[in-house]
Amino acid sequence: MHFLDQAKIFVRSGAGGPGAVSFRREKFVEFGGPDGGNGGKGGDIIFEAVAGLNTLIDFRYTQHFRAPRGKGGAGSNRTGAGGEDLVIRVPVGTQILADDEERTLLADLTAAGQRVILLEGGPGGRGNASYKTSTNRAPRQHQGGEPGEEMWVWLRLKLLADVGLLGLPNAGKSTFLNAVTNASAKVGDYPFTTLRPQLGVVRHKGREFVIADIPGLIEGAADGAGIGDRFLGHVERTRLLLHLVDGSAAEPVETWRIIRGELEGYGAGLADKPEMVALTKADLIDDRRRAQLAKALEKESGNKVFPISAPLEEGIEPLLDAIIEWLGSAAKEVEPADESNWSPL
Ligand SMILES: Nc1nc2c(ncn2[C@@H]2O[C@H](COP(=O)(O)OP(=O)(O)OP(=O)(O)O)[C@@H](O)[C@H]2O)c(=O)[nH]1
Ligand SMILES: [Mg+2]
Repeated sequence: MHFLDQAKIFVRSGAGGPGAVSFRREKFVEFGGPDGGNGGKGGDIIFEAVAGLNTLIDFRYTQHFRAPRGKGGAGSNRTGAGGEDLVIRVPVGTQILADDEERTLLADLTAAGQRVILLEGGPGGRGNASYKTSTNRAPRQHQGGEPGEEMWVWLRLKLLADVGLLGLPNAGKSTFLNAVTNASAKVGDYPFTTLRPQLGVVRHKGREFVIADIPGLIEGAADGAGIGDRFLGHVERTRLLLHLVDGSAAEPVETWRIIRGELEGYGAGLADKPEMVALTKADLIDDRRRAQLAKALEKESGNKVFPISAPLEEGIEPLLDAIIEWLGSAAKEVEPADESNWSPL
């Protein structure tokens, strides 16, 4: 089983370059002074959060990251070149944890562009020029560069989204994501079409928020059934859960209960997170059944239920209205495209 949302990697910053021992040699100067330059600093290990990445899958293939060492100093007081910093790009929402018992949090990258220097490169060694004093004019003293630092760390991804989609496989989560966002998630008439989380941005009535679509859950997911519940970590940090219940299923209310049971089983306060419920595939059932199911689900969940049909774009508007109202200022205001003074002339 692959844990795409967690990876263990080895990082090492570069060692400093050695200082040089050198003496000036010029044609008519008999005793040139010392001119050995300092070594260059080793490269740092830097993590940077970038937008557009949703998984840590790449870290399954590349697990070792070493920044280059600094170059040695040289004569004529030339300092060695610094080793280039190694920038490791990770998805926004990645946490860096120590490989200790408590998994101590070392860094939490929550915004695109955020950078942390995890390990500094070793300083370069001093060249012999730097040891020159009035009493020692021809020092041969110099230093090797300091070694870099190294460690194993865990990367753990918890996507940052405002709303997390939940539901059984085939409930219509990805179809909904595609209907309301810029995302183009894979949709399929079979369970587990979605194998990794996907984010999409909703723009509605001058407001913006982010939705996370995660793989479907099945009964026993908290104990590893299906593809388990590890992707639930991605909705841990959302403000709101949008629970999608397939209205065309035989027992929609029962499927709602199954997912709720898995949330309880997972823990981490997920079961206490605010929830909205949407009854999907409303186009496949008649008005009577729709009304009856909505009522039963409202009673069971204690929440208002929104019947929707993503392909027909029915029921979407009131649902998005309710979400932005619920999110309040968390749904950022966006500049509306200015069409007011558009003119064909
Ligand atoms: N008629 C109808 N079909 C829908 C609707 N929403 C989704 N579907 C269909 O239901 C099937 C499953 O949709 P997906 O969006 O892939 O479901 P999912 O919840 O993302 O499924 P997993 O990724 O497997 O968990 C696809 O064949 C969709 O075309 C809907 O509102 N009406
Ligand atoms: Mg899907």
